[in-house]
Amino acid sequence: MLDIQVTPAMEDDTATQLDSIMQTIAEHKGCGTQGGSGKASCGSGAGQNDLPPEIWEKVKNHPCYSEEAHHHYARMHVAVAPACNIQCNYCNRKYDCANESRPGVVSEKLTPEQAAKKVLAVASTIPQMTVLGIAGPGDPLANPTKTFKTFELIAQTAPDIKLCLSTNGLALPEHVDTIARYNIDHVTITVNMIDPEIGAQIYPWIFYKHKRYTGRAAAQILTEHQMRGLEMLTERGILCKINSVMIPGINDRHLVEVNRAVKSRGAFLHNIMPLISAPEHGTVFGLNGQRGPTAQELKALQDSCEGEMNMMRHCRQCRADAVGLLGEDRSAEFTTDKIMQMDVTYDLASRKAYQEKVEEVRQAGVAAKAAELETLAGEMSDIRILVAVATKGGGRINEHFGHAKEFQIYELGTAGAKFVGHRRVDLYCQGGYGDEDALETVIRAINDCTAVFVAKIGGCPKTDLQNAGIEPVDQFAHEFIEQSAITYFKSYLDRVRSGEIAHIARGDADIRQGAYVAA
Ligand code: CLF
Ligand code: SF4
Repeated sequence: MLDIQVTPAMEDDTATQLDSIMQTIAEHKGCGTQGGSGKASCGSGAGQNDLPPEIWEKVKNHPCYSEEAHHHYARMHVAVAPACNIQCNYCNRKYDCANESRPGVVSEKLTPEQAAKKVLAVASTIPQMTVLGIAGPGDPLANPTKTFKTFELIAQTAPDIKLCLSTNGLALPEHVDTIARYNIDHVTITVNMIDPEIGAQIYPWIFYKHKRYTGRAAAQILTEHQMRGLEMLTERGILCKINSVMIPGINDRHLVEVNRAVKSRGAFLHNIMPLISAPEHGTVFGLNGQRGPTAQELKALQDSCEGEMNMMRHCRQCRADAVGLLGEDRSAEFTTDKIMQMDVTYDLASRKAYQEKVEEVRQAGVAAKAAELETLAGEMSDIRILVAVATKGGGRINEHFGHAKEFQIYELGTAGAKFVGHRRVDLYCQGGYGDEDALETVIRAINDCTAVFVAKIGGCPKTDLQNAGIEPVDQFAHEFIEQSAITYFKSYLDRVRSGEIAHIARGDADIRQGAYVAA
């Protein structure tokens, strides 16, 4: 586990960065103000009524393209693409730790045939797994034969699974027609810059047409290919998501321009993620001390880009062999050894039946939220607060405080409850006793929150949270998250108005760089 020490110098640096982002936001006034496709909805929280029916069909059970879906549906990645054609300063594919969850990291590399067997094994064990993504551990399009062979095998054997691809974009233009031919309907391009000067600080080299390019020339080629690839995909009606890594001091303010550029080329969704950087990862940024953003910095940038462009805020920066709901990792259940011994039957009908039940639960949550939202009609207040939620999925508050490996963060206001992020934490409960060091890191991770919603919580952590100004709330155990959050917000407003409590702006919070820890 990392223990991030914040020095006074870092605090100053953080404050300067935040000021500068806020200034950019003030100048930018949201990405929706110019150009683009004129979308009516904001956020990957967009629901059925916010999107054209053909788009809703594509995103409704894709856990990355729909925030609502991510509470209910799972994805899996197969690590069939080991090679990469560029180098990013935040990547080291040699690093392999089963407890580590970040792009580029895997425990096993698979052949397309092994990958196909794994997909069928997972699909029959986890019937709400709806999407197969290929995201590395290198670049899928630097390994086109293995990547497309895997997609071909899955399309033949598991036709209900959506196919998804994530690429750095260098080789994208030459593969767009193949992507369309294989019905790969979702493509992610990682775009960290459109300015080669900035790109030169992120990419030491690229390898293109048997030649290595460095510095500005490398970044120039990369950005041209990314933008051309994006245009070619959107022309063919393929849904494109842009991932951007926020690197404070390098591309943080620049990502507003990236947002404009990708929006004008028809990207559906923009996912701005925090840099993951620690010396033990052995990356250039990890070793040279490049820090990641704070929670406030990340949210400010995401907010600034959320005009008419859909923003994704629920990304978990998955491993290239991740399996399960976003936020959980079940890859250890599906190692090659285990899969090869499994007797797999792919039963389309029972998968469909299970997913119909999942939809019933989801629709019940949507209806409960809508009904509760109506009770906020006419409420006038500028107050907005963040709350943290312990959940195991299903859109409910159903996790004990001590067992939570992450907290989901919701912003509450008179407009309702909106998912705005998540925070990874160390497990507090160590099987019979509470780990005080872990509790400290949890409090730092949700320090910007007014309350934490849990299914259950013990006396000690309750007191420590209260002392830190965070209200532990267990009265909504096993209820729907958003409905409960709105109920809580109404009572919060009442308590502020009656003078029972004072509304106090909370501080900043850490985005943890640590790993998921197996329970
Ligand atoms: Fe995988 Fe990526 Fe497809 Fe999702 S992940 S290839 S779009 S199925 Fe999702 Fe994971 Fe974030 Fe990627 S949470 S890292 S955005
Ligand atoms: Fe690593 Fe992906 Fe960058 Fe290649 S494109 S260096 S695999 S992060």
